[in-house]
Amino acid sequence: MKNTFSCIDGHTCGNPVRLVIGGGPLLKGENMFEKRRHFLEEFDWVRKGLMFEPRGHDMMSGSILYSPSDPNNDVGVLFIETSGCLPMCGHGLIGTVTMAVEEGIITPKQEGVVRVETPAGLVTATYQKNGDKVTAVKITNVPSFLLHTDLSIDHQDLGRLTFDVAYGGNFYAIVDPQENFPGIHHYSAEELIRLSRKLREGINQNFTAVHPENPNISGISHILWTGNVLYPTSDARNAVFYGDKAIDRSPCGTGTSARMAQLFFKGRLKVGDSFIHESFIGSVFKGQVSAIVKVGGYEAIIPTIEGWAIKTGYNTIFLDNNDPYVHGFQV
Ligand code: PYC
Repeated sequence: MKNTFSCIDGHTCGNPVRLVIGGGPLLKGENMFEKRRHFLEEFDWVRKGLMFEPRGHDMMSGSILYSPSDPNNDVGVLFIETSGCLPMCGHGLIGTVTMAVEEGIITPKQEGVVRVETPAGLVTATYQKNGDKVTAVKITNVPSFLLHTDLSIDHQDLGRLTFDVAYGGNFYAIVDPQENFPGIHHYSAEELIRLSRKLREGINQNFTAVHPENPNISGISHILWTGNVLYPTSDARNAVFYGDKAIDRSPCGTGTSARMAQLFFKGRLKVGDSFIHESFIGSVFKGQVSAIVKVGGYEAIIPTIEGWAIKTGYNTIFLDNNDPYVHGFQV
């Protein structure tokens, strides 16, 4: 038995996006969160086959499009990653909207604005075009908030570390430079991955993070380390760890949202301020705090994140049961 998937490959500011436009499974559910649950129960082999080696790699990330459950919206998106199915993925959405609009796969009801149902909630994506090319996508993300400040933990290699926890579509532990951590500019990606794995394990053994309106969104899945910028025009730089072996090559949309929530609630950003956020490789998202709302008793910001994506090619992928690695592998 051989399953065939039609994909468009690309990247958002350096981080991969594999948009599945044919072969994705039909999913049951009233909304994208329920469809995500059905996918994880019955079709996770699709994610593993398309994301892991030998068809993908440690950073691979993608999406599958569905009809929206509310006819006022344009599309539903399921995010597939090496780490699972994230409730929300900012770089994934910027790439998905870029490629789907360029290819005429999404025709939004209102030109220039795509209303997207994600498992984490409704996200609006506004895009700019030059001819057939989408040159920039600005997403208005889900409410993002600071959950904990100044937690601390003993890290096996670094010693005592203090961190904050914020939500931007996923939960992030944010580690700023401090006595036992001089900043990301002192580390390689490999070193940060090794340090992150141990830190994430320790944090989740000792602390909880649960979304106040959707208790199924829980757990601190990502670590956002900070440090010196590469370019003087940037406000901050990060290294976001996700999955088991990935440092985001983009500035990370949900991470930038969580970082802006942290800075806003610590009095270092105001409504209307822009926030130029650099990735580990130096690519940039432009963030902004656009409004303040309440989410389940928490004050939250509505962040906007602007970035660009490029289509790199068309890819027809087989998941063939005769292949011993049909469901991929990780080393
Ligand atoms: O851009 O939100 C993001 C993201 C999450 C994991 C990798 N990228």
